[in-house]
Amino acid sequence: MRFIHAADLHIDSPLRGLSRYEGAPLDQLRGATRRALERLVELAIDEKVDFVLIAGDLYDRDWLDFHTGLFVREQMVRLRQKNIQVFIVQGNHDAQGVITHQVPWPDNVKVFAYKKAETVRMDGLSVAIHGHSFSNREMPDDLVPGYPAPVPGFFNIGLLHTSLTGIVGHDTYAPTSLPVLKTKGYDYWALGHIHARQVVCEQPRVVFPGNLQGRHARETGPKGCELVEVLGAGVLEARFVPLDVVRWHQLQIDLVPTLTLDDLPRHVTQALQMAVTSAGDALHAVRVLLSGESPLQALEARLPGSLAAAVQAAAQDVIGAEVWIEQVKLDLRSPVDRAQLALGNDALGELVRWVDVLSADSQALTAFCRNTLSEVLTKVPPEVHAAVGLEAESLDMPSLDDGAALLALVKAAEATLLARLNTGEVRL
Ligand SMILES: [Mn+2]
Repeated sequence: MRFIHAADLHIDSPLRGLSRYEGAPLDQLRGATRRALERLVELAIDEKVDFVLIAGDLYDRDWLDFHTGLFVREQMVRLRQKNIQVFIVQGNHDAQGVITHQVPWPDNVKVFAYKKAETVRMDGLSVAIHGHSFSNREMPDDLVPGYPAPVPGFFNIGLLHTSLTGIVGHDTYAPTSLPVLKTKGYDYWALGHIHARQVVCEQPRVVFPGNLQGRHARETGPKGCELVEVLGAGVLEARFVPLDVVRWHQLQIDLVPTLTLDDLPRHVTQALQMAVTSAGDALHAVRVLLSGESPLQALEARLPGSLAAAVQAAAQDVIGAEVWIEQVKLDLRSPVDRAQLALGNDALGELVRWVDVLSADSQALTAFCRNTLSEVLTKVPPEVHAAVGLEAESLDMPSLDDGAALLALVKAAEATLLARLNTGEVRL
């Protein structure tokens, strides 16, 4: 016996704000939730599953017109042609009271009642499916106590839309908890609502499959469904099958001060290429964050958009995958002008001048390390040593004879301090 467990399809979820991105692949993005459902149906047919479970939020909201419902119905009819049953509970987004439009379902589709929990028995398969739809957007009660007792000798499945917080009265998404689910004695809990896939428990198997198709840059990574095969009493094999046609990524790329505008696309292409590898035929929608210390920040200040354009250029050079840059965010710091700082009559100036003195005078450097630095290190409490991975007896300090290593240490300390002062992270 085999089945598919999916949830949170959010068919025809609107994509807000995308029109502000010139060149956005609007059709691909708009049609993504529908294409993912088509792929789900293809998977069900190819894998010859016995039934499909949809654990709520099939729809994103009340339909704008009947096309949304007719499209979904057409997919259900494709399943009916292969004798595949579909079991649906309504969640908060498509609760009974939210969806006013109606298209009659084909007879292979069962939508569970919203007034109380019901059980559907499939005697030929010895499977019992228990479910309870949301009556409205808000469902502050734990629905699980009202679910029927398991059918003896059957494989019992609970179909439920829930936030699984366990905080009854504080949460409006049918809150329940793992202990409550376990008490029920079912073999599989097909959950929905949480968009990031999560295997909550193995015995019994309790799973949020995640949504079928990510809808924005905060829903990153592969999205799809669970394909479950029941081998015998309580023994099952389950695997996640990605079905998304647009895959979202957030990619942070650190820049070093020596990186020029000419180097930037190659650097970014490499990072993009790694991010989109092994990801099938999806369109990759990527939000890029450029961070680090870079003179390119000054260029961006003079000619806004320069860095976003370089990142777009990098996306054009990715091989073997279609990449769309959704947004480029910047978190760059200008490199510090030491000569300028050294003129200052402040703590920064003092720091820079003093490091200059140590750089020019090896005896002063050795004396500083032997006296001041060693003294400071002996005063540092052991928990700080532990926190930075240093054992008190084996301090990770270069030998006092190694002038070059000592100088590198001092310069690294200066760079850290200046970078952090420069961002306002530390103030003197
Ligand atoms: Mn939901």
